[in-house]
Amino acid sequence: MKSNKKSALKENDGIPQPESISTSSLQKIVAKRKVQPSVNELISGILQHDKIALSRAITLIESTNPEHFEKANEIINGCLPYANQSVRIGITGVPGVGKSTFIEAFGTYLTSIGKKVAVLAVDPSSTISHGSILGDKTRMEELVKDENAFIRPSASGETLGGVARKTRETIILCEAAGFDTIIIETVGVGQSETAVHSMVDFFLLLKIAGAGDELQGIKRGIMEMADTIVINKADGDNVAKAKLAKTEFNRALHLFPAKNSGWIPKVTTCSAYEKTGIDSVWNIIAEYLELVKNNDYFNAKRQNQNQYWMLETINEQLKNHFYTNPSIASSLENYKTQVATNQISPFAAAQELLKKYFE
Ligand SMILES: Nc1nc2c(ncn2[C@@H]2O[C@H](COP(=O)(O)OP(=O)(O)OP(=O)(O)O)[C@@H](O)[C@H]2O)c(=O)[nH]1
Ligand SMILES: [Mg+2]
Repeated sequence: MKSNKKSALKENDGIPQPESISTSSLQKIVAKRKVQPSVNELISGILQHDKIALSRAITLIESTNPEHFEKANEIINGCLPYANQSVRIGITGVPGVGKSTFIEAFGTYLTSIGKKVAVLAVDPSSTISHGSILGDKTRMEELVKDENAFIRPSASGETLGGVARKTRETIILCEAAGFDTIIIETVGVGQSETAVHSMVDFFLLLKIAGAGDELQGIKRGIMEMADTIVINKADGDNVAKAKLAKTEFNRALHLFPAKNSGWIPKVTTCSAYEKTGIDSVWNIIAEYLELVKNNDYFNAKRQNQNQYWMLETINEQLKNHFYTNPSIASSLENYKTQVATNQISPFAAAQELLKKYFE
């Protein structure tokens, strides 16, 4: 055998720890990191309004590890009796309209009048962009530091249904942690508005004034969902244009059928940048709340939403269960090819796959 001395395989002895580091405290730190708080510890942390416990519990909700599902459900159940004391506000608008800047201005206004604000997002595309909210921390500089605010970027997931469910569960935890105003941002693309609309009490559409063609390119469905339209960037040269847009939107909103809530949607202008008109947005929401709490629409809507989300969750999980079934997964591609080339009808193929699944 050759001498070990020159071999590349020779391992030198490790460098000893300098004496300044106490090995016992090092071990304690390592041990602490490994210990995951128990479900009960997380629940009591949340109920004591501890943001770290809240964040950790949300991480469990967002986890795709099946071991975490049960824990997450236990936490949600533990928090549920303390949830529901809030107003949930959905905010949508196309990219660049000023959602982040608005939420910063609106959120800091709300904390200044004593509210506790949680900002969440539903953005299924965030799997790629890694979350829009914290991406622009600079736009929410003040709110991020605000002790009475909590900001959490969108959960990631393959389906909108999955992302939306996680956000809905997160709302419950935030409310149990003492947040009384929940803001849920969504990007103005795809079906995410509908998902957010079905989890909030009030839906706010953010717009900017254009060149007199306000109503163009705006999806009718979104207009119909809106409880208020806020025209942002009403500052500088834009003030007059924003006022004009306000008139035009007001006229357009009157053409829609009356809402079940009895509420007539309102249009207002603001500048998120200059922080003007922000209080009037809150006044509109307060007026809405007074109406729907008195006519009991508020409770009825939440009850409907709960039922809707139960059914949605069943749909989502049945679908997942079907598509992740190994026998389905292995034959699905083959069926897809056959359907595409007319070798089998889509209906017959679906029947065969379902039969395989139920076998
Ligand atoms: N003049 C003016 N500019 C504004 C106002 N609000 C936002 N902006 C600017 O508009 C741009 C877009 O603002 P954001 O807040 O990032 O818009 P967003 O809707 O969050 O955009 P996405 O995150 O890309 O969907 C930024 O350059 C802002 O500074 C406003 O009230 N007035
Ligand atoms: Mg943004």
